[in-house]
Amino acid sequence: MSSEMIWRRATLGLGGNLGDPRRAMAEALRQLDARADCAVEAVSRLYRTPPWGKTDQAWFYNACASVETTLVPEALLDACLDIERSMKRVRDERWGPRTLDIDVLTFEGVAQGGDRLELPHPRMTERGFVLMPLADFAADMPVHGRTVGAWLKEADVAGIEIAEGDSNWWRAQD
Ligand code: PH2
Ligand code: MG
Ligand code: MG
Repeated sequence: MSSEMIWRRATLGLGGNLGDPRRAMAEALRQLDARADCAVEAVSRLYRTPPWGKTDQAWFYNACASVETTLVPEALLDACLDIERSMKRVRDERWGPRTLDIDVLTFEGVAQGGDRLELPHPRMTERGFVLMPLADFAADMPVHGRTVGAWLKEADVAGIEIAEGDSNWWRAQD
């Protein structure tokens, strides 16, 4: 009953390029929002992005979200990995194709190293497919010494397209 009960803001990066990633990402956000210990506060538009790192694979869908949570960072990561598994993600090649990837990008008040969960995400400021959606709702957030918006100005965003301009794209259709 101490730090666990404090609500803190975390940001997440979501992506996928196998199966129906848009649906998997929407379902993941709804599952997180349905938890008593997480509330989805903001979601970016949905983007189509050229594959980064390993370029001979299908284009990705990418988005970012802001979540208020009472979980500690590692528990939030576990919740995200559980959701990935529930969507039958098969983890194989580094940077290779995946149905759903959820990365914890930032966590309010936390800067930490380590193998399992480095915060802020060490490579987020190099990636247009992270910075562009994140700037939809967090352009002024400082990360690694500069704002998301400032990092975005220098990022390679060639080819990135908006697939869904309504930030409610993840909500259930009735
Ligand atoms: N994720 C990767 C590797 N490459 N490229 C794009 N465009 N989007 C991604 O989400 C992505 C990637 C590994 O997590
Ligand atoms: Mg990733
Ligand atoms: Mg990941």
